[in-house]
Amino acid sequence: MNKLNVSIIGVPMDHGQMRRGVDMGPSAIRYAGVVDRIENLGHEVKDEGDIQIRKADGKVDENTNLRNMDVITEATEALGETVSGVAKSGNFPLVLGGDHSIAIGTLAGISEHYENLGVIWYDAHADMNTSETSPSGNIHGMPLAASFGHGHEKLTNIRGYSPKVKPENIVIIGARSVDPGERELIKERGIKVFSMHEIDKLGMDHVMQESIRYLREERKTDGVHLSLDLDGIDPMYTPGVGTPVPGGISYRESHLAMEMLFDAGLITSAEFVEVNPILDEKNRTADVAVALIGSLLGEKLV
Ligand code: HAR
Ligand code: MN
Ligand code: MN
Ligand code: MN
Repeated sequence: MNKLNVSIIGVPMDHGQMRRGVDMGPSAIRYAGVVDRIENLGHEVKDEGDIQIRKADGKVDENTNLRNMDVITEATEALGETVSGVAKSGNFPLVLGGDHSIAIGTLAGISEHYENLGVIWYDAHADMNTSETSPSGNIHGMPLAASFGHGHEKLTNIRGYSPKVKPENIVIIGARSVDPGERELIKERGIKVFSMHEIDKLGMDHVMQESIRYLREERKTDGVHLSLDLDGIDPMYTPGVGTPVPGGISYRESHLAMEMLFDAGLITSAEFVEVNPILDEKNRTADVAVALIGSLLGEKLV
């Protein structure tokens, strides 16, 4: 097995949504043993520590309809810089959230190192709102749109360039709560979505085979980032998330997905987001995150 040098970056950010506690996600995932889990697979791990996040007032700006935009743009700039340095050094960036708004920064730091980056967005939500379509003003519902250049210029232009990913290089897996504006965008931009309907109907094995084939052979990506929102998984397994949606991906299906990504050697960076230990039961959600990270990086059952 290929030995990786994994760099862990924590992002204790909770300003992309309204439920406090998700800023403790990185601590909860570390407490659940992420470093040992990866080292036991024979990889080298360097914990780069946390990105500094300042306080914010939680108000929606009346001009932009965005909550905490300034603090989020500052934090995602800082994250982008750190992630870019890690990617440049040849290490595997593993980002721990924090709410999903951080993906804007992760992708800003990664995409500059690839010509044709692909993204797998494993999530109950499409995260493709803008200030115009968002029902909440919460930026954690917008990072995927921002990353393909759609939305407020301050969010789309982190690290001074846009887009980070082409819409046709995105695969969404697990969607089951999609807003009307997001549905339109999915059609308009030709984004590939395996919603819960396709997972139920085709099975996770087929969905992952097809996702891997699509990104590698059809889209010819030269790297693929996995952005995994723990609310993609059914809340019976991951109760510690701010916006749980019933009818999600199962624990075993999620492991199968991660194992298939490892076997394909497709993923070049990853982030695990939306772990909220305040809403959790005995750190179960962080435990699932760590178990899935293990499978993504080569852990086998036998
Ligand atoms: N679509 C809703 C909104 O934009 C809810 C988004 C919830 N997002 C996350 N990330 N938890 O996937 O407000
Ligand atoms: Mn999300
Ligand atoms: Mn690029
Ligand atoms: Mn979500």
